[in-house]
Amino acid sequence: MLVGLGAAALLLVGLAAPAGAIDMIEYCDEVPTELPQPWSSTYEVPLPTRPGARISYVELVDSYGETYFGYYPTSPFMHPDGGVWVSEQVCEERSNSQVVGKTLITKVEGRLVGLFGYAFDPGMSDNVQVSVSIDGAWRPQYWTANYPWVSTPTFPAEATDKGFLILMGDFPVGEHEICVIAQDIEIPSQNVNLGCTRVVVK
Ligand SMILES: [Ca+2]
Repeated sequence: MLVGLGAAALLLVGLAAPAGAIDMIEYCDEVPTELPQPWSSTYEVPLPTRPGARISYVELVDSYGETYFGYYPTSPFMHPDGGVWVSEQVCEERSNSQVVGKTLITKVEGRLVGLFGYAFDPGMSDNVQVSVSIDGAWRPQYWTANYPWVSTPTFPAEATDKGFLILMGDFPVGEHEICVIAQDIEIPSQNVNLGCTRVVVK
């Protein structure tokens, strides 16, 4: 149980990571922990909550008012006999998963253009936001990928309620390239291109 801690905090680290590096995200106060019983002076570092995660920081306060902390701690914390642990903070680093998705159907009807597909951020329950670029120019409008869908072989199970339906009217006449761009939930600056389609509007 957490004692004396505020709301869960989310910190981003490694935003400027070089190409190919995995972005790590630090979550504090989300790791289930329990302070040791009063007669024990040993605080074991909790285990990470998921594969690939690691405990990045632990900070403890004992009843004498002393603070103990460690980055990437691997050994238990001890306080002097007679004291008890009164509060703790535990942070965990997790790697960011890229959005998974695909544009499945593109339809042109007169000057109406529709795109249907799915997008989800693995491990996240929130819905992904998608936007489009038209002929290379990004359009500042978002659609939420929360459209329900009966699972099919072309749809992963995680995506049954993560469909997107983009409808755009009054589309300019001519041939255009439309790309669907999905925004990562943890790191919104990490966009994933879900595919581009050429359409002819007559
Ligand atoms: Ca993500």
